[in-house]
Amino acid sequence: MRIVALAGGIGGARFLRGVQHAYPDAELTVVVNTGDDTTLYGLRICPDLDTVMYTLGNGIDEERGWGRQDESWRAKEELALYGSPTAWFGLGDRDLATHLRRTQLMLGGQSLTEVTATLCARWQPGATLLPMTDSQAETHVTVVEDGQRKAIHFQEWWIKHHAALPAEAITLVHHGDLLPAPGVLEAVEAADFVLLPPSNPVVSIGTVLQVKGIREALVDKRVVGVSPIIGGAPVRGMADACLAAIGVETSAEAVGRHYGSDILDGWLVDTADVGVTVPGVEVRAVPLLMTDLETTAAMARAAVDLA
Ligand code: FO1
Repeated sequence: MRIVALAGGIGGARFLRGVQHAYPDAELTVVVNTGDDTTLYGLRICPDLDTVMYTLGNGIDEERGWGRQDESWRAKEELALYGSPTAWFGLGDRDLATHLRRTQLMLGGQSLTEVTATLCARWQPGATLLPMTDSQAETHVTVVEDGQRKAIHFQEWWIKHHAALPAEAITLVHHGDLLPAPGVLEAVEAADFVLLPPSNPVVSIGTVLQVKGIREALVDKRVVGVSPIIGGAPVRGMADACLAAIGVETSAEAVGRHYGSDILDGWLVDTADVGVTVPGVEVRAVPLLMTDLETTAAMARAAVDLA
């Protein structure tokens, strides 16, 4: 069984671990959001690619959901003592090696796709991780701070400001056509079905859907999404702040309708949201709280059954 998933960070990665547990023989390809990527201290940092790689490779810090387990923060502390303006970014010492090695490989001429494959050779995630694109595209958030309107990088808004500054707009900034990375469209084409895990519908799934050709490729595929919103609130993260920025209500129904029936064939909502309808989409209500691997695997089975 060939499964393709479009994913972002923590929620998506956790769900995919459940997919692997439920379907160990499935061939899983993950098209990962790169809009969160940023360059700090001259290093290329890819939060969602790393979160998926560490989660499926068993290197993730379970409590944070991002970064490495058994982490230390010596470099971050030293940077703060130097008054670095980006000391707010959670730069872990073990995670730092990933940013250093990725940057080293890219300076050597490797594309992000090739770098991801090289890093995954160590982590063996049991899935093929593809960046959504090899070209540079970054999510910026338009905010008003101290009476001044400005666009800041998503990571600054998300981490330094905890998404507390109201976002007037969330924009994927890129130069020229946003072309899919090699293999992305082919993977979608060859898939038996496509899953949209409970990632952030705006800055993760929404970003991947902006890549040229991906939305069109999904029209011909059976696509099942999993709501990241339960009972009117995001399970974790601050998807509500992102949804507000695009004028979408924070509800399982609104997000399902936001994706729409031109993309979705099926929509999984939590039992708290039974009765949700999405025109043209088959909706099923199952427990969606990923409390442990077994419940996540049950969610994965429900999504695959619906697909
Ligand atoms: N999230 C935070 O809330 N605080 C951080 O300091 C932080 C650092 C960080 C470093 C590497 C990485 O791969 C992820 C990191 N994240 C952090 C998570 C990340 O900002 C978000 O998970 C995604 O960008 C949103 O999906």
